[in-house]
Amino acid sequence: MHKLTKLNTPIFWAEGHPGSLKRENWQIEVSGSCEKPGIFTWENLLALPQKEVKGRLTSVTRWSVEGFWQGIPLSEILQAVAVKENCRYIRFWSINKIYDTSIPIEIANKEKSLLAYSFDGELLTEDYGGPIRAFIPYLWGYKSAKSVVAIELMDYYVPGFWEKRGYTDSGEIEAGPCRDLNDGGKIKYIPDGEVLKFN
Ligand SMILES: Nc1nc2c(c(=O)[nH]1)N[C@H]1C(S)=C(S)[C@@H](COP(=O)(O)O)O[C@H]1N2
Ligand SMILES: [Mo]
Repeated sequence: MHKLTKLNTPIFWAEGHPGSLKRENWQIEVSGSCEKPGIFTWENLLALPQKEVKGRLTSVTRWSVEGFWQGIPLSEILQAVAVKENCRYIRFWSINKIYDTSIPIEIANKEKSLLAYSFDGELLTEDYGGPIRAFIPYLWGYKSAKSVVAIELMDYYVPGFWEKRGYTDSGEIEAGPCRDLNDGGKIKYIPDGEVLKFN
């Protein structure tokens, strides 16, 4: 059983579960506001610098799960494609291109923003956005698009799947009660902003 399943992490696929996905021939197309758009194959992705960060995925439905997420810093992708100066948002597209969401480039460039493929040393399964997903611990979980197939570098903002349905465009984490999945789902209190620890 996956570590995330053991922690009772909910599995969200608003557009429908994609079924089984192949890691080896996975690729991510990067397009838009950059000098070197192109396709990153799985090998291309693994040739970039990798990183492991401790962080929380925190849902607007008020649960949070912490662990070590491993992947490629989004800043490395932005650097590899030579992002243009007028680029302001990075837009993720999930498998089947029904689910999308965008984050400001400043947040993509933060140290813990990753394209992540593992949690606590276990590769992410399709349930949790494998082979590779966005991990953006600074914002509500709906910004962490799962099973990413494309990244669009945008000069302007467009609301994504959940943003069009009423979730905030900024995705800023708001204070309030939250279930800590690492502590049996106990309800604790979180302040505004990235959830670093519970009170
Ligand atoms: N493609 C896709 N990505 C998605 C979602 C989704 O429904 N589809 N849900 C988002 C929401 S609201 C949250 S909180 C997290 C949950 O991640 P998990 O399903 O791995 O627990 O994924 C985000 N990424
Ligand atoms: Mo969520």
